[in-house]
Amino acid sequence: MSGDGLTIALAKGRILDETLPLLARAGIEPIDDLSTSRKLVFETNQAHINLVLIRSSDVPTYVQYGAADLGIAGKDVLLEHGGDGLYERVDLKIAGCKLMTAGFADKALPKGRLKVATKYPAITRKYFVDQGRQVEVIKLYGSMELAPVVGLTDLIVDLVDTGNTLKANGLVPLDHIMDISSRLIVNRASLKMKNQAIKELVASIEQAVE
Ligand code: PRT
Ligand code: MG
Repeated sequence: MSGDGLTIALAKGRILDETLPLLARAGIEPIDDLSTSRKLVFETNQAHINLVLIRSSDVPTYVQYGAADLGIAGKDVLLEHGGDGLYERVDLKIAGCKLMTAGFADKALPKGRLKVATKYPAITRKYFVDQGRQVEVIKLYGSMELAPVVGLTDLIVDLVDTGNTLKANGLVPLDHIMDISSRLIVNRASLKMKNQAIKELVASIEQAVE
C-alpha cells in the first residue's frame, strides 16, 4: 500500500485465533473486534499499521502484488501458491499440523497410477514425482476424506492435526509429507521501500514468538 503505512493481510478462520494474541504481544491491537465486525479493513492502536482480513488462500496473492506489505498464512498455502514477489521472514509457530497422505489401513494400493484427491495439487504432484510414482491428482475444495470412501481416489493428501477427521471416516494417516505452521511473509518491494518500518515490525513479531 502507498505512503509509509504498513498493511498486514490476515487469514480468516483458525489461524486468526492464534494470530491476534501474537500480534497483541508484538504491541499491535485492532481497534474494532475482528470476530464480530463485518469490516475487511481494520485500524490498529498503531496509527501506521492496518490489517486486512481475507481468505487464507488469498494472503500470498495480496502480498505478492503489494496490496498488503506483509501477510500471515500457513506454509501449506505458501508452498501451493509459490514464492514469487515475496519473502518468508518468520516461522510464527502457530496453527501447527502435518501434511500427510491418508487412505485405508488395510487396502493395497494399485501398482500403476495412483489417484489422489487434494486441495494442494502442486505440492502433491511434486511429492509423488519425487517418489517416482505416477499420479493423477484430483483437485477438491473441501471434505477430502470423502474421496476414498466413495471410490473417487486411492488416497488423499490433507492436513492432519488430531487425526480425528480421518478416523471418523475410516481412514488412517500414511506418509508424512511435511510439518506445517504459519509464516510471516513480506512483499519484496515493500521490504526495500519501507525497510525501517518493516524491520521494526518483524523484530517485534519475532520477539512475540519467543
Ligand atoms: O476455507 P478457506 O479456503 O477460506 O480457508 P481454510 O479452510 O484453508 O482456512 P482454515 O481456517 O481452515 O485454516 C487453514 C490453515 O490453518 C491451513 O492453511 C493450515 O496452515 C492451518 N491448519 C492447522 C489447519 C489445520 N491445522 C487442520 N487441522 N487447516 C485445516 N485443518 C483441517 C484439515 O484440513 C482436516 O479437515 O482440519 C481437519 C483435520 O483436523 P484433525 O484434528 O481432525 O486431524
Ligand atoms: Mg477450512
